[in-house]
Amino acid sequence: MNQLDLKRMVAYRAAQLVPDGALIGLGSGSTAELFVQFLGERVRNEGLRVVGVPTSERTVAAAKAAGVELTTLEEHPELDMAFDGADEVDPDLNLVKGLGGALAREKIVAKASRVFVVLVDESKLVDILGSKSPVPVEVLQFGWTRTSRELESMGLQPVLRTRDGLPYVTDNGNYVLDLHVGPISNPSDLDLKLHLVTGVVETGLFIDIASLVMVGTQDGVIEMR
Ligand code: ABF
Repeated sequence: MNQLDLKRMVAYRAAQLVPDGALIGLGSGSTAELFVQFLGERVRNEGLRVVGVPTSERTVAAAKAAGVELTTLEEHPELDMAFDGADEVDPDLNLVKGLGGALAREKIVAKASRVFVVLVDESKLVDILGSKSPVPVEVLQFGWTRTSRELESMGLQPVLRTRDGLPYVTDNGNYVLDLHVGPISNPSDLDLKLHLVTGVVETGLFIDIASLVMVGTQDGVIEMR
């Protein structure tokens, strides 16, 4: 099985877990979109009643295409479950997320959910966060060079994310700085320090938020709790 097959397998399995009547958070990224498609199949084939809060404009489009009804956190501030992908998962279920750029909405929705389920293929498992992926940080456009300089002075090697030669802009109208920090000895401490930097909106470090990680492997789906 290739990586896409593994993502499809785990997304399918996760979609079968959703109970009738559930209010769920819908993540972003390719695995989360596969999940939305499988959920839509259940809505069409089984009459499953489910309402989702999307974490990005892309997920809004995916949910509409799949026939999954949408709502907002304003209407439903507490969700039963949320399902989302990740870029790295460590043995304590801490995560790096945000290579897709939706980290702020993803974290708000994850924290609004009683159960946060992470869907990954086995390539996302690491012993130490930061081993493979930079840590994305969403920052205000205003004064972003000042914010970047402060992160630089902390030794965090920020790089402005670009797309087609222009700064990448999130759904919230902000920029993303990717921090090339390397292996992180204390992710919780780094997350706290980043939140003290003026101009930082949110970080891609998800500490103590995941309840369950479902991992697509060549031997099937394994669960980490
Ligand atoms: C979202 O999509 C992000 O937080 C993460 O950056 C990315 C994972 O992507 P994929 O499922 O496409 O590998 O979950």
